[in-house]
Amino acid sequence: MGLRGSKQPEALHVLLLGLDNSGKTTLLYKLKLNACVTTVPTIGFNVEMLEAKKKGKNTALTVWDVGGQGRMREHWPSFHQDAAAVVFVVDCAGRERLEEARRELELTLQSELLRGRPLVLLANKQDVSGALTATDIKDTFSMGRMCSGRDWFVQPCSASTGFGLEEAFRRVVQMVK
Ligand code: G3D
Ligand code: MG
Repeated sequence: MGLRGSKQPEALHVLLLGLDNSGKTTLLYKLKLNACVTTVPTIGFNVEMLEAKKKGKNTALTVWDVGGQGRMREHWPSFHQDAAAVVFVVDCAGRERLEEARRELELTLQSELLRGRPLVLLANKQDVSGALTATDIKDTFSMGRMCSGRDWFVQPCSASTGFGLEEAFRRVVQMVK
């Protein structure tokens, strides 16, 4: 739990959420190629923490795999309270779980501790032919309504190819500052 306690002023805590299989682990691995990253597995939760150094500044990322972790929701507040922004990953090639993803996001955004926090939604797996587009997701999720009172942005990406990832995290930093 070192990162949460470290309180470095330059550290930016980002919650990376999304259903299982949406591409979170792939995305992190891809980001490793562009930044110096050390992972710190946390016992007892399906959580990973890592610290990325970019342009000499530390960016702390808290990664939480929430898929099938319904009972873990009671522990969310302790992770939410430090989050400067939320990145939510959606598998755009998996239409059958889209409604489940939408519900998960809706629940997340209802957290009082995340009130007003910016959201970047990653419309992932754009490399798969027939994948839903960022616009499809925006419409299906009614993003304007779901995200009223906070900044939000839907970024098309592929965790496999890396397309859109840097843009997404640049957007996160912009939104927070
Ligand atoms: P998770 O950590 O959110 O649970 P993972 O998801 O990163 O483990 O990814 C789940 C599966 O989706 C993996 O496939 C991974 O390779 C695939 N995946 C993730 N991102 C992309 C993407 O952008 N494009 C494509 N085509 N596939 C992606 P496997 O087969 O290893 O289970
Ligand atoms: Mg994973």
